[in-house]
Amino acid sequence: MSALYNPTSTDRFTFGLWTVGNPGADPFGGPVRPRISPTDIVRGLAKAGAYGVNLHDNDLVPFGASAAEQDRIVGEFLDVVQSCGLVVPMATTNLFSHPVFRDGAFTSSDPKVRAFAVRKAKRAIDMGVEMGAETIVFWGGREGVETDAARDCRDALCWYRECVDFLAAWTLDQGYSLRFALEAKPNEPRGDLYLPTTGHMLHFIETLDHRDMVGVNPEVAHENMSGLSMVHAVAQAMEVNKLFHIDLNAQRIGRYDQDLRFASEDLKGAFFLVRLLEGSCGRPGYSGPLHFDAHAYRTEDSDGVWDFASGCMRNYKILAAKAAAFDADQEVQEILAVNHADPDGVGVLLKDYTREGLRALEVLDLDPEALAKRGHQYERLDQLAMEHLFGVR
Ligand code: GCO
Ligand code: MN
Ligand code: MN
Repeated sequence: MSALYNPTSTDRFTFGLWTVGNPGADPFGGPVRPRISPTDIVRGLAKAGAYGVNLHDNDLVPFGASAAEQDRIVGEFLDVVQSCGLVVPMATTNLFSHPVFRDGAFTSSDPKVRAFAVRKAKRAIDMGVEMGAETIVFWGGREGVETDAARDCRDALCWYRECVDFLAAWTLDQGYSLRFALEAKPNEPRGDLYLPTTGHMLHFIETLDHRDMVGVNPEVAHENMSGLSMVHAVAQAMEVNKLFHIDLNAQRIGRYDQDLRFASEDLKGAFFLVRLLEGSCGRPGYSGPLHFDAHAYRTEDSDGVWDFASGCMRNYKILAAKAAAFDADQEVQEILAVNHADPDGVGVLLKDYTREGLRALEVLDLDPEALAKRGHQYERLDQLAMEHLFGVR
């Protein structure tokens, strides 16, 4: 395998303790490989060329541990993180594993469960800050229902908002400089999860008290589960400066959350996603950490886990190189230039409404029949993308 695509820490690749640490259990069978300890995961990630490691509170500190126990575990972990030259850019709270969250955390009908969830999230944020995290992800794994008889969805959304508002206000009160990234998922483990797509999240964020510090954490698998375009979800977030984090993996539409090695399915979707994240068509890219929320096939032993991790990172770098080559391709540029051409300066008339602009718009010579005749050469353009991907161009 070409060394050209070996990752280094400047590539900003991160993995969660729960991703490379996944022992291969599924709803039909238990673990198939030994759990790797958090400190061994850190050593393995450093060796593999990653930049950082992310975690849920309980990936590291067991649920219900005492403060002294937490301090000891976190201290030992941070020593290894630092000695390996890694960082912890993101931290998150497990608000889904314990049975107390069986009917939701922030959206539980029981205010005591909501209070417990907020208190747990607060402690996880403190722990994240201690580790140097800049982003706190919220994934509402249990925020949903199997039956809408449970509650009015509007109440759930209102409680969700209250909890995020509370935590944001507390974070600011602590003087922490953090950003929250909300992660949408349509279903699994609940029958229907509230705020099922990145688009839903983006709107919800606009209703929050401290909306400036809240953005999204889109995941390839989750948008695909809904049958939607991850590229468009990410682009919409980027366009309003709300892409605070990203969960990269691979998924086939219409299936359970597969969490596959990045780009191992829907190669073209992955290609256009990487192209977007790297910056294309004169637009800036994304500069935050590139997180892989995926895990190795259940068939793998411990060595296979590191093959999986390396594959995620290599695939991103290979696609970044392909995307750059595609954008630099003269034929690609020519097709795009023809389609975007504006020789009569018409585009500017639509930028802002003015009465003069309106008059100019009304007298424009616009012939729909002539405009409709034009082909766009997207067959050719897409085939160029394919040929770059196939490695024959
Ligand atoms: C899932 C989610 C999680 C979250 C993680 C971070 O489908 O299980 O993607 O992996 O990303 O809990 O908050
Ligand atoms: Mn995720
Ligand atoms: Mn997921």
